[in-house]
Amino acid sequence: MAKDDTRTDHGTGGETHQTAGGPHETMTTQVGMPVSDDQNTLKVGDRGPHLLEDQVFREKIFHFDHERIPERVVHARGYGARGYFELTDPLSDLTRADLFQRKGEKTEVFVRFSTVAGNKGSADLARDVRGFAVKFYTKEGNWDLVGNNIPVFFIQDAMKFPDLIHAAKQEPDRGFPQAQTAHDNFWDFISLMPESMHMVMWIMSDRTIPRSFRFMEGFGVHTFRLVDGAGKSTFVKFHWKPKLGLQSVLWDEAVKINGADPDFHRRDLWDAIQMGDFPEWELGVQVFDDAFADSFPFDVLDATKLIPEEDVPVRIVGRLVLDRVVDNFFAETEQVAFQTGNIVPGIDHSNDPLLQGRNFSYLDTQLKRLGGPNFNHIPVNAPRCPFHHFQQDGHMAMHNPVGRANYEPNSHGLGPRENPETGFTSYPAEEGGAKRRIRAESFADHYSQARQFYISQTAIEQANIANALVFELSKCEIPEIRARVVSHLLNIDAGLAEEVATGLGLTDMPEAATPAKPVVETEPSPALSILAQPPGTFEGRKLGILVTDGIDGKHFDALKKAATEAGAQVVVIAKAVGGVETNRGRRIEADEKIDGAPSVLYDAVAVLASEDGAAMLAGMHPARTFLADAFAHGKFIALTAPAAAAFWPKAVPEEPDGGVFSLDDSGAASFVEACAGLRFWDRLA
Ligand code: HDD
Repeated sequence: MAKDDTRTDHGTGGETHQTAGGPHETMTTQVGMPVSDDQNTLKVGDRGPHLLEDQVFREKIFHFDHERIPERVVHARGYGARGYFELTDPLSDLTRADLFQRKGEKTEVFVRFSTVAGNKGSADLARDVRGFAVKFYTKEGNWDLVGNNIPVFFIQDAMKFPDLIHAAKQEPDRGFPQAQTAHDNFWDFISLMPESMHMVMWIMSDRTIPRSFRFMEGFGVHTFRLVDGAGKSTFVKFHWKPKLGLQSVLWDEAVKINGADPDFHRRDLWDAIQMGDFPEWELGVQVFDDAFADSFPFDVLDATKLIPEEDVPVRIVGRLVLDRVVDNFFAETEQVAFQTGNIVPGIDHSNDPLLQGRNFSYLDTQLKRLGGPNFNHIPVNAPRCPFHHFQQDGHMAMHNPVGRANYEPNSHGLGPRENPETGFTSYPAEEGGAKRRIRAESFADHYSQARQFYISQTAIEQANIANALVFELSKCEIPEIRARVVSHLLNIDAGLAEEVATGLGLTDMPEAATPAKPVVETEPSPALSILAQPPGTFEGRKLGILVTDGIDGKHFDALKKAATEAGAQVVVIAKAVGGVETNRGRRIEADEKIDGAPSVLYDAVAVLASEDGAAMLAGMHPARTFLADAFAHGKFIALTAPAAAAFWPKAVPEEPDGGVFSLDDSGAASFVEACAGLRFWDRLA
């Protein structure tokens, strides 16, 4: 806690010592009274009524009754981690922001990833946008970059945010569906809001079913300003690029992962950090000036538009490393309070009407969620730099000023004063015009970038978009809504509209919706495709090895070594979690029992079976599904000869293809090398 000369902030009344305690410590009440019996309430007689005076019981139950705080109205399900941002290329030419000045300097961060629509207990693999919120504890205050894994948004003006979220969440009369947009209300709203069409292309793409948080990009979305020491402003868009590359799951995998492990994403982040395999992203900036903004065919203040990386390259300036899990989920992940309004000298807002609205919403929502105006006293929200102000009192005030003067100016010579030289100053943009509720004409093109996104995808990705649209719209019961969506797709790509119409069994193709502005033909942007930029590494991925008794331990060792050397994690699966015995009597421990470890949880799989083992697996439904799904999902597969001969034909109707490897003595290396391709795409084409 920072002090200045005259005023001290501390927990009024002195130090407190609350720890979880150990078995050698006596349990106490909240106020420190030792507890003699934590098993039984205080009663009259052996079987008599309880006594109201039982403060030990009442305090315990009272506290339990109040354990929950309101979940976030959006982004309720999330997972946080701690780490640092390291500057690799100073931006001192463009901004006075302290964290961007000195190469190699590290700034502490807290990051929370989230899904948007689902409740706190929903499953991780919902088809949804992922939140990517970063709190930088800089030397000049906290900067919160509250972004998503998609660079654009559904709506242009914050006025429509409650409508969007109402439409996306459970329908209000029935309270379902949970964590999905595949329902009438969502598509009704979307089909009446052409401005959402660009975002619709993104949410129906594989971006919304990421393999894990570690394999997705992040974006600040809005155009912000960087402001240098002389007050010069440059526009900026922020990008996070995952070190391990981009990767998504298939929809069929997502559905099955949700059942097998609804915590798939949070477990992945937790495991990676615990194993020392620290998740990492590069921070990139797209910077541009007013002249570019004026010449760009779309409005840079419109959050439904992006600036293609081919037009303004992304300059990498630093890296984000997550190297610590939280100590307590509630204290940190639940109580962390992000605010777009938290910016620091050298960074400023733009007039993006979505951003302007967000700046009100985040402060307001924290008051509701965290219960009072002192939520910045909670350690995860408190700045790491000194802070001094005259704000006082309120619910749960943890740091209370000491000293006579609590106002400014004062003639006691007490307290902090503002500093016009070093303090935050807003960029003095000239503004003027009539006061009106209006949407700028420059925001009127709703289809051109939606089309650009679509034509930038590979054929497989385009097919996935069409399938996702057909899936979601097939869940809409009102035929007019389905047709209205198709009427917009006609403005994006006629082939896509046709495919979706066929998938829906639409008998008559609707008229195309009338665009407010004609669609502008743009060049494809490869940076928008996941598959056009393959990671080329198996690092950070998981290999699931299904083993049986009687296998040759050499095959197992060679495979494990090759995978581990490639930076992958090996998970051993067997009929029983106790493991198996090799043909030489060696024990191989299993991590998972086959029923609890379907192949959707792994990036590639291998089946190491002896002759007896292969016959046994052939008779086990979960083992057959393990292999059949791995094949259907385009995974690379490695098999011992008995597994190929006796197990494969019982599990997979097709013949093995080029993505299936034999685990003879040299097979492990070529199999693991192939795994860097992540999937055998020919099988899925
Ligand atoms: Fe928001 C949470 C991202 C538009 C109002 N938002 C929230 C979180 C993320 C985003 C990542 C979770 C933060 C956390 O982990 O605690 N939101 C975005 C992005 C947007 C966006 C990238 C568009 C570019 N949001 C947006 C608008 C409004 C809000 C237009 C309201 C006018 N968002 C909220 C909120 C939340 C929130 C209600 C819920 C919980 C919270 O803030 O702390 O205030």
